[in-house]
Amino acid sequence: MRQICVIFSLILCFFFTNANSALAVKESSNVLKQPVTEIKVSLGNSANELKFEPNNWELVAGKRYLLRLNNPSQLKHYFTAKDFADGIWTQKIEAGKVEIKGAIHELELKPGAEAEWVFVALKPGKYGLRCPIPGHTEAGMTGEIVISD
Ligand SMILES: [Cu+2]
Repeated sequence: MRQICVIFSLILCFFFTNANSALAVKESSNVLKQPVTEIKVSLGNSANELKFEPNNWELVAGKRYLLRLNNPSQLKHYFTAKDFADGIWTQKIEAGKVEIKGAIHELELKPGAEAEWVFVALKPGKYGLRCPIPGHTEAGMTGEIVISD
């Protein structure tokens, strides 16, 4: 019985956490209709250097963004920023002819791939970004994303 209670509270907790961020998005004056600020980020480059370009950028909580990711290199790369993904509200991700809705934590971009990530920045903080392919993080394929108040 106690276990059931714990599980139930966890579910409730999860529900309210999500409901709160959705509510926050709704309340902040049609935040989903505001024009997007575009940010372009390359994963690697044509010289196959292992880095994000740019490797740090700043967002403002409550603002809506379009993050344009592309991979101009001959290697595949990941965009991995799990805490960042928890600090934003993802409206959609478009890649090819597919549009994905809901929470996303990690993207893999094959050589030549592009993806567009539309989201609202929510939770202020400093978030790490990296490509976890063996050797890439170590070679400096990391970055930092700041969400300010
Ligand atoms: Cu990589």
